Amino acid sequence: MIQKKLRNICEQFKIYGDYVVAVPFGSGHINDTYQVTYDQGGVRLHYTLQRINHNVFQNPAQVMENIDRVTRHVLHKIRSTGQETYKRTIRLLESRAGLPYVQDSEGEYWRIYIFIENARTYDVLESVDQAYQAARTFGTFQLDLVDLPGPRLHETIPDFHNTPKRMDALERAVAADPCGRAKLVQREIDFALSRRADAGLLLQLNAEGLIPERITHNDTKLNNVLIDDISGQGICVIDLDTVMPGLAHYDFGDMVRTGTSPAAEDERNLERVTMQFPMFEALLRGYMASAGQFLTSVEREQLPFAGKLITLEIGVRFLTDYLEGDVYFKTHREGHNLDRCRTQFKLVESIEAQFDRMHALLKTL
Ligand code: ADP
Ligand code: GN1
Ligand code: MG
Repeated sequence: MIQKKLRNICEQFKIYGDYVVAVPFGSGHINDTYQVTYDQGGVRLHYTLQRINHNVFQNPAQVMENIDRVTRHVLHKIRSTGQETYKRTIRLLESRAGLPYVQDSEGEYWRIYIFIENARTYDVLESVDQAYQAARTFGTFQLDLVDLPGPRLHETIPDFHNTPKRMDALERAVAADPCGRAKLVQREIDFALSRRADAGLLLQLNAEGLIPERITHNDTKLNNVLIDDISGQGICVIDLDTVMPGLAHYDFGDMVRTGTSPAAEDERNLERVTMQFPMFEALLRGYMASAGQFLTSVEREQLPFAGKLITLEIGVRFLTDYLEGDVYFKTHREGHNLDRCRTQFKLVESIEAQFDRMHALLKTL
């Protein structure tokens, strides 16, 4: 049944050959992703088919307009520098109606990308070189977009990285407590709210004109960058639903959150969760290798803080979702969001303990 439906969706795109099969793919928390196989004259080719989460993205057509503009611009940049284009950016297929998506009979939005072969994402990085490569690739993505022409991109999720508003949402969830869970997590609630003073710092610097708005990815989880299987190089940024105006720190911060701990985001043994300084150093060097071309000195100074802030923010979001009954992030077991929240807060503590050292490193670069 589902195969029939997936096949029907695929056939509304301009793909040659015969549909073979679609299998679920990846470990993202938001969209439904499938790897689709086509037979084109005896050759098997792969595509990435995704259903956009309509609950999370209220205006999928705007999401697709952003992605279409951004990927075309990056492609143009790569071509103009004479580089090989395959693998350096994800590329959307057009529907038979000439749009970058199709809408099914239930109103759900679907899109298809060319599948990038011989490359993969890592939920937990395996080496400092991977950290360097991933960070350089995300920095290159920001660099490629500094001169995107045309109107401001759509804010696909308004206030996505507005940490004070994320704190407000947590307080509302605690007050409403629809599942009676608040009493189980008083320690986590106190941990989050005791750091409220930190929440608005970057937004304040932005409001004072000290750090600029840029075009950022906003979901630079390390499993949103493809690493080449053979060369080990970072090649291409994926998962562009949240590409929109933001601060450079949102991207660097999420790299620190997801790239420095040897433990998974949902690890239960919190003793395993720690910010490994060499991984932080590799992320900082990799990011500066590309983003260093445009970052101002005030932006640079706030990079260590960004790691702490975004880790705190995502922890607050997991805690809020736990209190609200697990309605936003996909969960796969009881207490999954709470486990995720706890790793984030443990990592915040580890970052706080190494803050002086992080700043000392920054000064040497
Ligand atoms: P989610 O929003 O659910 O995280 P992603 O866009 O990150 O979805 O895709 C999920 C997984 O699918 C990725 O981690 C990656 O492994 C794989 N993937 C997505 N797009 C491509 C692509 N164009 N080529 C190869 N793999 C891809
Ligand atoms: C979600 O889609 P995915 O799994 O890459 C979320 C991010 C969170 C992340 C936490 C649109 O990212 O903001 O940081 O989970 N994406 C959205 O793992 O909310
Ligand atoms: Mg993803």
